[in-house]
Amino acid sequence: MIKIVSSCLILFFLSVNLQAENGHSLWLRSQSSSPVSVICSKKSIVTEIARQELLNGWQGQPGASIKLIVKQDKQVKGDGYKLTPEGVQANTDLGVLYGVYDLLRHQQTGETINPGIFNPSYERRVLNHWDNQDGTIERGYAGRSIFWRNTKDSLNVTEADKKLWREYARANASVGINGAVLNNVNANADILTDVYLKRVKAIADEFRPYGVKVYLSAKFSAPSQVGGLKTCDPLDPTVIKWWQAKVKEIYAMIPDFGGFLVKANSEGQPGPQDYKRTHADGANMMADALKPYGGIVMWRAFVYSASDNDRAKQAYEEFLPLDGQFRDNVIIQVKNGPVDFQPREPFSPLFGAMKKTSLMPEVQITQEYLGHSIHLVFLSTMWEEFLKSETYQEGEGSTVARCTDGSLFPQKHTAIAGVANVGLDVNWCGHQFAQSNWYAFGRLAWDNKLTSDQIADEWLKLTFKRNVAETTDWQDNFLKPVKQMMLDSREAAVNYMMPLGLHHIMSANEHYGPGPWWAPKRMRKDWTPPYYHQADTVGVGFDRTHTGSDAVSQYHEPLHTLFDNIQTCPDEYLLWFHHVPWSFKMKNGCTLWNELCYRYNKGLHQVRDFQKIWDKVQPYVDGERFVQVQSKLRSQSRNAQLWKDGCLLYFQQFSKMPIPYEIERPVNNLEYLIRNDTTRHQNYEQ
Ligand code: GCV
Repeated sequence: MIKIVSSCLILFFLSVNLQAENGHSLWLRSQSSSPVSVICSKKSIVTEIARQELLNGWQGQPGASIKLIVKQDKQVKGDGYKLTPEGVQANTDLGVLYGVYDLLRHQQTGETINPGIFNPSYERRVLNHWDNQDGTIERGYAGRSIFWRNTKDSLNVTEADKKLWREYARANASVGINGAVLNNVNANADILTDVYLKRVKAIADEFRPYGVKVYLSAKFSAPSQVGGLKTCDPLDPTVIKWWQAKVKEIYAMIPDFGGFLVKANSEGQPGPQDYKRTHADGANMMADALKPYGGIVMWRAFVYSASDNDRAKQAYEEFLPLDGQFRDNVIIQVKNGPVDFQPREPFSPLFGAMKKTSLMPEVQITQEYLGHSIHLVFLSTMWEEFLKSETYQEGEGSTVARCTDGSLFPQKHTAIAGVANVGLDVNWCGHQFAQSNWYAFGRLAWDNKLTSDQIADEWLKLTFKRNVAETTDWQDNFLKPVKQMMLDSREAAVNYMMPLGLHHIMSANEHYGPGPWWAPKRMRKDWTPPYYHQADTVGVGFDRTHTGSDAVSQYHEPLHTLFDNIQTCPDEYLLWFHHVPWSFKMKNGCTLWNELCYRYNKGLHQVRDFQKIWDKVQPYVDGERFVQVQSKLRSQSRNAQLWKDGCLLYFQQFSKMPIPYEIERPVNNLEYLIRNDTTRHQNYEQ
């Protein structure tokens, strides 16, 4: 009898747990709300959304009366808001909406609501979608584009499209994101033609009530490609006129259009240098066209030439001489590190170098180099490390955050961009935990001083907590271990992929899995891993010291000297800045070779531990999401094993030293690993 009862109970429990939960609701789960009366000082589409959100999500005192007030207050800036004992006050309708989302977030996470003013760190908090007009997404791992379809003929807007765009805009607004670039930076000029602009307008119409502006990536050669001009020289009057007319046409359709994002003279993209003009000439020409309408140009600094010069130095060398030459509605968009979104890079030295130009950080939410939508990697810790990095431009306290948010230098516009990880997958991001990176980007863009601990805490409560009654048991057995797993996950990925400052040693093309061996003869050197790791019988690592490429000199003191000296260079950047002998004694007394082995081994074991943590929280997670994450962790674990085996066996050919015996033996052979990746194999053979 007892047995029957208990198995019934187990069945009941399982059926609760196995309830379909596909992750589509993100961190915006419907909760059973308490009755509330909402009084708005102003009626608009935006304040009506704010009111509805409160009616649907209020978790405070039942029967409370909340006031939403639009009223000028000098201390409230831009989209900021004030939480008062009565409700929310802001200068704009949108500020009220952001305040309401904050109020609800506090209630749903059980945080105390302290009255105060909450101003955003950046004026523009933008997602960059690398979506192509054929519906594919460059470096996208969550299905096809939510904006674009296969062909021009299928561009008519459906009710399903509109619903999805509204859901997307709401998710963005709920974390403060207020802009989206709708197409790939490797742009197709067609985006500026009528057929596509009509769809852009339709998207903008759905986004507007949530305060999300649309931006477009503009191809520099558009005047020739879609305008029929003979030149795209930015100083040519016909070209200037063409852009002016195009901008006018766009604003006639989309009055709140945000502006252009431009990748110019980079990786084969056209740009002003094709006409012997500078980046400033190109950016300013577009900025002048946008200026009358309040639009901006986000001009990317991701450039590197075909020269032999250290790639990590090139953006700085090209852009620093242009400091002060850009219009005030141009913002230079700079990737967090000097190379390319690697698992760990020091901050780009452009931050803290350009004083008379607005710079905006660009981070990558989509996990191009961090395990796609297969690996669980919470990127907030990486962005926190980056934003809090000291540049020493004006002495201590000149963090990257302060060099970009206007608190150190007056900047007409401030902004931050994240390359989006969103696609048509039902859970939007491919991996349930990849949603936390979208969330974290929004939260840090709003407040660049937040800690990853707080962000993970909030996200887990909003995403996985089933009801407010779940308290200590849930906190101890789910929240604590899973939060710790998230907080450790980026360091684990660094350990099993590229520890101690190694970088760009992933497999070719897909950028998934190890590929330190990949070096086809005809490939440009700075696209191949050996260019970056420089392994030889002496040691490993890229010499960027004063006797090497001297990239260290792009950093202010005391970083310059700190990085330059092998004894003081932090372990995490050691092989970024130094070519280090295999038997070099590390700060902890180990040889470099042994330390490398330990780090790879540690990373693999961290993932195995993540698997255990996740298995243990099964009773607290609905079946569908539990199984998906469990299965992805298995793949991650296998991939971490490949990284460890591949890199250690490959580097061992140079170090000729044994893998310490306490470390798990490789289970793969190097030849097998190389042979089994066809793309890598083909290119290796060339
Ligand atoms: C959109 C890297 C990526 C490219 C990307 C480029 C960029 O090289 O691999 O896919 O192109 O960065 O940021 O422009």
